[in-house]
Amino acid sequence: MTFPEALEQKKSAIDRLIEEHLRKEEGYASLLIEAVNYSLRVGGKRIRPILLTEANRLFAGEVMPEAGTLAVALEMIHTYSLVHDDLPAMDNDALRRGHPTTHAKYGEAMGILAGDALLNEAVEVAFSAVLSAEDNERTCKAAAMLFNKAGIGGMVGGQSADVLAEKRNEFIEEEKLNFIYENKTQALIEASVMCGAMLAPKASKEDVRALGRAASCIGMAFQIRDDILDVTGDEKSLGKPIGSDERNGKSTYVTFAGEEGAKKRIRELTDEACGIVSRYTGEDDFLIELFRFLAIRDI
Ligand code: GRG
Repeated sequence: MTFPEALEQKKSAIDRLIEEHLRKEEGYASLLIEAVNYSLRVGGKRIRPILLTEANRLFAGEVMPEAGTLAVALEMIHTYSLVHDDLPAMDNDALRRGHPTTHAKYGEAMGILAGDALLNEAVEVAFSAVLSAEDNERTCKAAAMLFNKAGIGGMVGGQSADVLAEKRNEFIEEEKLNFIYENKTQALIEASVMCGAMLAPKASKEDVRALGRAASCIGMAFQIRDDILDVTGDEKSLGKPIGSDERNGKSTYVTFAGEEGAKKRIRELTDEACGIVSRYTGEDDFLIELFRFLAIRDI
């Protein structure tokens, strides 16, 4: 099987798992449920849940049921973050993945509530993973780490620094830019891989730490690639307008290092991550191919 075929197969498996956790669009909250289901179904590469399940497979041999369930919770967290990021109070974007954003389709109030509901659904789904797991404590620790990295000490904290700097029209110095990238984007990618590893009884603390380091490299490279795509990407394949960083006067890694410098940094980070993971897998593994794909992605 080629890498694109394997990626598509894994994405479809995640899509099926997500479908199993969607609610029926009925009752007085039906419009809210429709907005939640729309947000989860409207595309998305499913990179984070794939990272979680593949890291789990690496140590467990096959994907454990609780890894699949936590992967759904993780994608719900990621989806709520995008729904809220698109709101008028933040980026005010009407288009994502080539489709109207949730608030553009359902109105601002439903956009806010759909994000709230998704985060709450993520908690419920994570609890169900903990309760049904063979090892409740191990699963609980993995879920706690996931929510920790999605919160103030991670994604939400990074987003707050980013939003504030933009509203104040601040020049972002390199140290603060690193803080924003490490938290807004990197933290959830790190959590994805660490969570998958933590669930597997065979993974030692040292293994989880090593995989976490690989994932932090990939998370940083992912954000830098995002910066490059905002300058040189194709609007049609990205499904959203490019050039927003420059229009908003936002400094990014490309501002500091230029496009070539940014590409070089991505290569260094990807090489480090692949070096770590290849100690476990050898060179021709899906995770390694995924890391290499993310470094040059156009979408
Ligand atoms: C609102 C709490 C809160 C957080 C928002 C994720 C985020 C934090 C903001 C999104 C801004 C952004 C475009 C960041 C760049 C990296 C990133 C997270 C891109 C989107 O992730 P993909 O490419 O999205 O995995 P898909 O559409 O494939 O799911």
